[in-house]
Amino acid sequence: MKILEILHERHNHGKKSIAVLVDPDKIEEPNRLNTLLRLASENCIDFFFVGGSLVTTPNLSEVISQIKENVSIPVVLFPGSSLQIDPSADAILFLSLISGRNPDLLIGQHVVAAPILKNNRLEVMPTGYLLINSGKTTSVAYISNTTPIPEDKYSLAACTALAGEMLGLKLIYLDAGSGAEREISPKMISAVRKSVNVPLIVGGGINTSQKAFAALQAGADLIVIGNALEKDPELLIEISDQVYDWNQSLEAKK
Ligand code: 1GP
Repeated sequence: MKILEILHERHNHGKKSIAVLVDPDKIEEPNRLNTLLRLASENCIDFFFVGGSLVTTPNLSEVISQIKENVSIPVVLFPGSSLQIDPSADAILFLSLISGRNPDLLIGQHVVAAPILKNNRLEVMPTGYLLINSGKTTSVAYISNTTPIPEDKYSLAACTALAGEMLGLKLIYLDAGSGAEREISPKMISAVRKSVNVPLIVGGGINTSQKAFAALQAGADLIVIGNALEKDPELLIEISDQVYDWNQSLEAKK
């Protein structure tokens, strides 16, 4: 089954998912990734996202193969640019940065990437990517040269997501940016949730299980955790238990 189908099916049943974000630039020593891989194999982790706004180290393939050698969890590319395409992953978030007005990230990079993607086996997942302001300037806002949507402009975000859905995008990703000071508020998540029917990915600054739960409750289908695990990998246990409990409670209601 394709990952997009899995996400749509889970969304239809109210089931939640969790992805661990691995930024190849932040893997200074293989042991750090090994700890995450051990925790991922012992807990219910649905996906690995791999990528970053700016990858300066040539270890993308190595990181993917290290994941694949140790766990059977799908690897999804979360690319900062068309340079971050690696056919050894399972899928790619084909991101259009619809909260911004930078043509290169709305369609330019995609033109470069399309013929490459046509000739490999990566599942292409068309995704409307929305940056939401989170306090300080994040790497992704700086590198993308776009202005994030103000965090209290709920209808701006909701209409942007709706336009993305109408354009045929299959997922919406609300991102406060990696290591964001403030995570995306439940009010913002629920405003976007009400405006679209496609699965909603939420990430950026989720560094406690309370924040993760609030995002799920507000309507996130898939939460992405990266930065916080660099400081405290064990947090993964707490958050994945929450996702597991949420899904189990749905089973119990059947
Ligand atoms: C960033 O949404 C991801 O693009 C995850 O953010 O690293 O802050 O968890 P964190």
